[in-house]
Amino acid sequence: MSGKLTGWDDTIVALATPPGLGAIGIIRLSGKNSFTIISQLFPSKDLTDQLSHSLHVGFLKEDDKILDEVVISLYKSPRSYTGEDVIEISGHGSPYVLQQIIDACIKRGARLAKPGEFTQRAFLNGKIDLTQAEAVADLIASNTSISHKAALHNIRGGFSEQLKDLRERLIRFSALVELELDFSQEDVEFADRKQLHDLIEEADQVTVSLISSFKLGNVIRNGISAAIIGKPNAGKSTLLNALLNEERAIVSEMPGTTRDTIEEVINIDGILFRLIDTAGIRQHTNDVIESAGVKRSLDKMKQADLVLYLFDVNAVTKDELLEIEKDLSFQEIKHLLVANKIDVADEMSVKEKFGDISNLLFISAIENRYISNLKERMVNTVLEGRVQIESTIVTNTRHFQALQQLHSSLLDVSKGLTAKIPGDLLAADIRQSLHYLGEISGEVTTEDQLDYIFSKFCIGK
Ligand SMILES: Nc1nc2c(ncn2[C@@H]2O[C@H](COP(=O)(O)OP(=O)(O)OP(=O)(O)O)[C@@H](O)[C@H]2O)c(=O)[nH]1
Ligand SMILES: [Mg+2]
Repeated sequence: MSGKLTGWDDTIVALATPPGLGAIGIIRLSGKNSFTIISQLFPSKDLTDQLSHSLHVGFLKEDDKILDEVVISLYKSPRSYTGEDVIEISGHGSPYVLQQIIDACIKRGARLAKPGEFTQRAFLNGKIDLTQAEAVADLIASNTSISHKAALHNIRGGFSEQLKDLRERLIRFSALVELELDFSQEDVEFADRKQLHDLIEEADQVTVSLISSFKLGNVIRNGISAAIIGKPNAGKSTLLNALLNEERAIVSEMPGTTRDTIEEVINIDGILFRLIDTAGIRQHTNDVIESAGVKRSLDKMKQADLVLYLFDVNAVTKDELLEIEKDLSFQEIKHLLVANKIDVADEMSVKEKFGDISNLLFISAIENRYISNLKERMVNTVLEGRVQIESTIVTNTRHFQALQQLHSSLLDVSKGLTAKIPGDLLAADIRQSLHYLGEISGEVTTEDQLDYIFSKFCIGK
């Protein structure tokens, strides 16, 4: 673990609940002077003398002025979130009152906490590792059932457990290889090369599967952009409204109704889709505004994670559709072909007409028919069949980058083993792998890295 940081010894204070009016507001204090500071403000009993994990109701007073009637929770080191002495003051949720309490604590020696500083202390005191700390921020930011699940899995150490075991075994090998260097005259091998090779292989398998989970992790964290693309009048705006279940976009029988793009977010089965309704794409238009809209549609199509290509089932031939499908596949755009207006078509015969095209489904946007089917296909296309969120999913870019570096350094070790390179070079490669492993869980960090990671937290966490 890295050394103690600047300001480490201070007792810190911050509002832990969102700023603004509320039923209650919670202020947190952490550090060695927490109990003495609060005792100076709480005249009715001596809080330094109370049990850990106990609650106390009473008035907070500064000199003779009553600040608030509050509930105080006490947590004594090391049995607290940060591992230090922690006080939580639940007061009335008036920003004015809460600020007065914070000021009173500061006057008695506390300092305002930096963003994430409570969690940072929990990390530095060994209560949690870095991936768990980061998962705390993810949990706070989670906005769907899936992102919530993924963050909880990591808070409980799911991710770090997997790497910890590998790291410990690799450290043992590293020590043996290093030991050989001390006996370099005598040509001894303490580290069994076959076993080392197996371990490297196992580590790399775990690494590669974590790396590949990041694609889904990104979806969970950032959602999916899904552009509805198609010719004018295909029913794109009607479909947007049907998916949203509200009349968001203007629908009309006039081709070229949507001139600009419209974006709305929906949550389907725990995944956030940013739906984008675009201007209909047609080859020739003399309308300047419409053609600007069309250009934007094509850009949206290229940037989207998923394209819903919508067409009027009565207005497209099979050859045209195959051409479009070929084009989308060629551009490597993930897509679904959505045949609209089956309410005014003969369902049997159109299904027969297009029958064998993959990625195709039929709907009626105006009658809301098969919309749930479409939603299901959207989710499946994104998840690519990976539905069990119980396994670890890498959602964090920092972890992803370290895992990629780990992967390439494991390959170096593996190549070195095959080529039977000298022990000192092998040892250096193993050390490199250990470095990246340690970077993920936080065994190897610098103050700058930590500041960067925790600066993205909210104050009070
Ligand atoms: N019968 C039928 N008509 C539909 C359906 N979906 C849309 N329409 C009609 O098709 C016309 C065009 O619908 P829009 O949603 O405005 O089409 P659009 O693709 O957004 O058109 P532009 O914005 O002009 O590119 C309207 O008259 C809709 O009522 C459907 O499922 N069945
Ligand atoms: Mg439209």
